Amino acid sequence: MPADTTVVIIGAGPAGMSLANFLQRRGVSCVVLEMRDRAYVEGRQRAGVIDHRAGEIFAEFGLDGPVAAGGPVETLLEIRTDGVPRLLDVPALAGGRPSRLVPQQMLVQRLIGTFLDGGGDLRFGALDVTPHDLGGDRPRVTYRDADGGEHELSCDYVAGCDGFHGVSRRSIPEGELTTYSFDHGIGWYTVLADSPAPRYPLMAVSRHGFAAQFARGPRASRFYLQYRPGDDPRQWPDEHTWSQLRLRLGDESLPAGAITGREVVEMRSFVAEPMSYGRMFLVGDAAHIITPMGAKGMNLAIADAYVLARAIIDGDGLDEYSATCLRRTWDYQEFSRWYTEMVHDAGDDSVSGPFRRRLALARLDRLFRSPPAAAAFADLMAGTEVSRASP
Ligand code: RFL
Repeated sequence: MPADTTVVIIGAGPAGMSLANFLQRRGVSCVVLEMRDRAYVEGRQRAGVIDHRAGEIFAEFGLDGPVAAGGPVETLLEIRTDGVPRLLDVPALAGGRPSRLVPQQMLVQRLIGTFLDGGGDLRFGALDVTPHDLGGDRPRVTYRDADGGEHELSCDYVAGCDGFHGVSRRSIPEGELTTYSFDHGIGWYTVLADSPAPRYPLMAVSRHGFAAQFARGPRASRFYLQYRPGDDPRQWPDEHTWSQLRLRLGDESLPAGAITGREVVEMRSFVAEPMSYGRMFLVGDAAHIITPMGAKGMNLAIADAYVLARAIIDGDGLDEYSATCLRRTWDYQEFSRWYTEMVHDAGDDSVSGPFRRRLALARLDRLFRSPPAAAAFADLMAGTEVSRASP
């Protein structure tokens, strides 16, 4: 006989584990199926910022302490143009709404720990996870465990929280989804390094290309460097990476440290509409990906999980789930694109040309000249609440 639960959650990343904890806190049964092992999932380093809205969401479920606490509160944002620093007090401009530094792997570790401590059912190493009967009243999800044992779960809802490459979106029949993809035409090389945290989160706009530096703990930083199309920065010797960073950050004394991680980030956006099919709901990267500018990827995943959890817990709002989440998704996509254009066009003009460089510099300048423009920027950085959309 198939075992029953209310929600089968596919994927134990930020989206799946946020949803699992929200449901558990309100007594809704769920089973999480994750194809990787625990060490892999808890070690994956990506995002680093929980915006203020995500903090409020965790607080609503009593998870502020166990999950979202500990990271120092982000204060000023530094935007350095050709070596000249300017500071924005983003939380103050947003009306006293600070974001927090909580590395993604720490958030996921805490979410997993809290869920398991609460008696949660989380199955790692679940292979060949396959949803069935999504259009019916009682969907099923089958999978194979590491020993080859076959399992089946029946449920009321399936939450597809399995990221961009997962199985959930792919199990929606062709023709039921409209997808939007956009390549921003910009390459980013990101390195994780043993390098002291910057004074403030730092964005550097320069003729040599864009660079950024963010704290990942007191003694580690994540750096981002724009690279030219056709270049392969993974071939760069580390000394070249450091000299480019010194040039772009306008900081000749930036010390070189051990580089512990190297990745190329695709500056790509993607949205699937609608974010549901029958009794399956797509949550987080399974439904959309966004450029890292504005740091919204993980926060969108948490916000989607919240909207879905509330609808399931309240027994009201599932029909509007997709429209509500898409409203925020497109709002953040627009913000991320706006931000991306500004800091890249204002620097190296070999791609977008001198006219767009002047436009981007004007856009950047407006943030420091116009309090309403700065407040609008800060509002998006803090994370926005969207009202429930009609289905
Ligand atoms: P995830 O994190 O990809 O988790 C999906 C989980 O599903 C599992 N899975 C499956 N499980 C069972 N069966 C299957 N068939 C499965 N297929 C996949 C996977 O193993 C995994 O555990 O998606 P989720 O939960 O939606 O979370 C999204 C965030 O991870 C993502 O948006 C952010 O990391 C994006 N992002 C950033 N977001 C921010 O908010 N701020 C940032 O500063 C930021 N920086 C980044 C980033 C993403 C990056 N990369 C590498 C994509 C920096 C980088 C470098």
